[in-house]
Amino acid sequence: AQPIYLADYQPPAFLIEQVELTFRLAPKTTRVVSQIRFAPNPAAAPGQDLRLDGEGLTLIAASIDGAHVTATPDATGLSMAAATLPDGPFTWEAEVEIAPEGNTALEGLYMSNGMYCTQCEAEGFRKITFYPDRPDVMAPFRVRIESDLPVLLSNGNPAGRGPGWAEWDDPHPKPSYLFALVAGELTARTVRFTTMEGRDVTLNIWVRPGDEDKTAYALDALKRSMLWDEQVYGRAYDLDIFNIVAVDDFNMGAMENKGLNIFNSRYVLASGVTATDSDFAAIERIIAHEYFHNWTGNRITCRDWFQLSLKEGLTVFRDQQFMGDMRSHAVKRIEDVLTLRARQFREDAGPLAHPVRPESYVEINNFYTATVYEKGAELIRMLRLLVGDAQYRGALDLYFARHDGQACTIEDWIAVFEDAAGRDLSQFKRWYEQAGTPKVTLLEDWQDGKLTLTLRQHTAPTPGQPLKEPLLIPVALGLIAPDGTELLPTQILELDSPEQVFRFSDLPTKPVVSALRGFSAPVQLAHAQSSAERAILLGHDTDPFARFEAGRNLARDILHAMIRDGARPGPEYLEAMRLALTDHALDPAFRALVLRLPGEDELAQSLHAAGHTPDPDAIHTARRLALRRMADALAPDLARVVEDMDTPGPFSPDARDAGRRALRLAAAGVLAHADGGAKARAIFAQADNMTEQFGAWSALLAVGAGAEEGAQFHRQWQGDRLVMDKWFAAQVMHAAPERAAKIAAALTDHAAFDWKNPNRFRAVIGSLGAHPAGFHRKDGAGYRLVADWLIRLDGANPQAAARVSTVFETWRRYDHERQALIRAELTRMQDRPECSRDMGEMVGRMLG
Ligand code: B3K
Ligand code: ZN
Repeated sequence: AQPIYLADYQPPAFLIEQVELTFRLAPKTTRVVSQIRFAPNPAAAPGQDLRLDGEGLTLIAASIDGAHVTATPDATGLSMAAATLPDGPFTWEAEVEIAPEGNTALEGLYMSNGMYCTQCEAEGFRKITFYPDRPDVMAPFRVRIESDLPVLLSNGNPAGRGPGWAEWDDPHPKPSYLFALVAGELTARTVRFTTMEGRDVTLNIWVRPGDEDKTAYALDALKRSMLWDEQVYGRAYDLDIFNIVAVDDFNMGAMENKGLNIFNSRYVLASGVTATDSDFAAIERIIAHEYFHNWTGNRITCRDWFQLSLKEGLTVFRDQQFMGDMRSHAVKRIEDVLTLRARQFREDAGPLAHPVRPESYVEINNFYTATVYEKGAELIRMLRLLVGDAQYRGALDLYFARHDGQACTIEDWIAVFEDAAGRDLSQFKRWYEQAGTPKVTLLEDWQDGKLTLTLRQHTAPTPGQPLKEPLLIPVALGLIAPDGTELLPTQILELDSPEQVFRFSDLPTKPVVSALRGFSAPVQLAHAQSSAERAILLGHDTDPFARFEAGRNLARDILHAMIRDGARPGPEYLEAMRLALTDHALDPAFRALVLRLPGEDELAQSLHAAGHTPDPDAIHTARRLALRRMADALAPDLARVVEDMDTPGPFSPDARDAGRRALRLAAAGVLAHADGGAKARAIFAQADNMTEQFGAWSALLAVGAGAEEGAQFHRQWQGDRLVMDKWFAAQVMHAAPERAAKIAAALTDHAAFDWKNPNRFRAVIGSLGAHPAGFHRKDGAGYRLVADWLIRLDGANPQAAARVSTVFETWRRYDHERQALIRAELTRMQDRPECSRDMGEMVGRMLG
């Protein structure tokens, strides 16, 4: 397959004034009739052919302005020669046949549990009908659905309903990727919302009968999102109805189709007994994210798919702000940085590294990545820091005023910031173009009451980008006295050269430098500090992220020493953890985060960055040993925290109770390494909510116990698909390294292992890939099992398979033997004539 380049962008030859679609639904033979009013694009070269995308469509008939035409589709669509087209606007009409029932790729129109649904982003609409399937062609849609199913939904406002049919009208011009249709036996929970503009909106969440009692949280999150976008961004909803549908078989989290969001059911359905606190938080975030897309994505969309971060980075940033406002900014920031490092830094350090705005792709679905999403959000966070909060809001107002109804580029986005802040941001723009995580080195020099800080930046080469230019990096920095008083509140140092010096004088005492407060830039900071300095920051910094980071650095240094020279965690570290654990002035959620050791993959990543070849077994062993030492040293404190952090009264998923449960489970989890899981077992036995039931069982599995609890969990929840995903995942995730592949293999033989369901596939195969010591077993059993299943899934659902293939992206970190084993598996995955474009691109890039 040929790559597509940003540099080759051409405006569409034709624009569309109106789209009318009729669907006659049938599982094997759905008919789609399209009537599309085209007009030549004044901004394009005149006299071009009409090219329509189309894949897997059986063309029944076509006409132009009512006159029958013969069109011969090829593998990717059809063309009508310019000479055969009328001079001005014309109406193209076509009838095609498709088979939603056999569509296992879950893209286009497909079926899930007897219901019809669609997924069109990025290029799925071409599997529904012939169309210029690109985001810069925006049009109003009118849709008629014919089916005997009771619920028939599409985008926009309802426009008529009769026996066996329904019509929908979407007045807002939209690109085809936002088209959606749902038909099925569904039932809704409904509330009403009045917008700040006085529009009365019906909000529906549609689920399968029986799931109604699991919709309250999502519905409430939706209302809060709508209100928040009005209050914080001045943006109101623009239709009379907003529908959300929960679907069991779905490739991603959810989809922001105009007025008809379609969700993976795991991000809608929740009750206290079936969903964990993390599930509730994920639901709140994703509901908000998809809703926020209505303005950042739908009203203003992307000119082409290279601009994907224009909508995704911005919408992630907005959902992060929202979650901070709903819960805790400090805790949310720490969690976001942990995710960024675990996923985006990992991506940036390997063969799949690419800029936030890529320059080429083979399959765009492979670029819905942590770089486009999470790093994209970090760039917006930095922009806000650089221009200030008021100018940020001004820039966003300008963005909405200037570009509403348009398909835009990163250049348009940068320009509103330049105009609102009166500042040249051309150097900042490199962040969008340059891949890789910059390394910032901070050197301190203290003399005669003067502190001199030297900051250096360097970005290592990434695939296709051997040379890097210096970036504009905002480094938030403060100074703390050894007794904890703040000597200098946060300042933003702008690092824009390879090396810069900053001086601070008139200091009463040698300060402790608190650098990169709030994680002000997505960089890797190298800043040599003593354990004593880190302990001061952990205990006293005014910036909660910097406090957390100080504890994390302490833990990481100790784990590195344990892994490399068999050292033991010293008393300073254990004392620092005891203080954090028992400090009642701190938010329990924050304490839970401090208590959590860096994960095995994070350690492999940091060892690799420090020039070592990570040994997954040694990392696993050292981490367990550190947990054991913590458990022995802190046992009474841990036990007290478990008792103190109960949450009496009825279950509430709010941040306060969730934080208490997180700390309680974190403490019981560490303690299990000393008490054999006694406390965890007690929590399991008494649990009246899934967070504690599942958390306690996981803690037991992690110390090699929990067999009985697992059987009980299975008996209790075998009828609940979403809870059963947890049952599958936990057994793999917490397996002893030498058993993980065997357990995963056995689970693939389980009657309930429905591998075509993406959630279930990820629960088993994805979890093995996320268990470093189990996946990277020396004999290659983990690699083999994952590759076998990816090959099988690739035949049914290439997009899902390609996504899971990223479990191999870190392969060059490891020793030669492991590299050879992985290379053989990647080659086996690639050397098949039937290997999909999705998988072929991923494996090709990984092999490099
Ligand atoms: N925009 C969708 C993702 C579509 C992925 C296509 N492979 C969900 C989101 O980011 O909100
Ligand atoms: Zn999104």
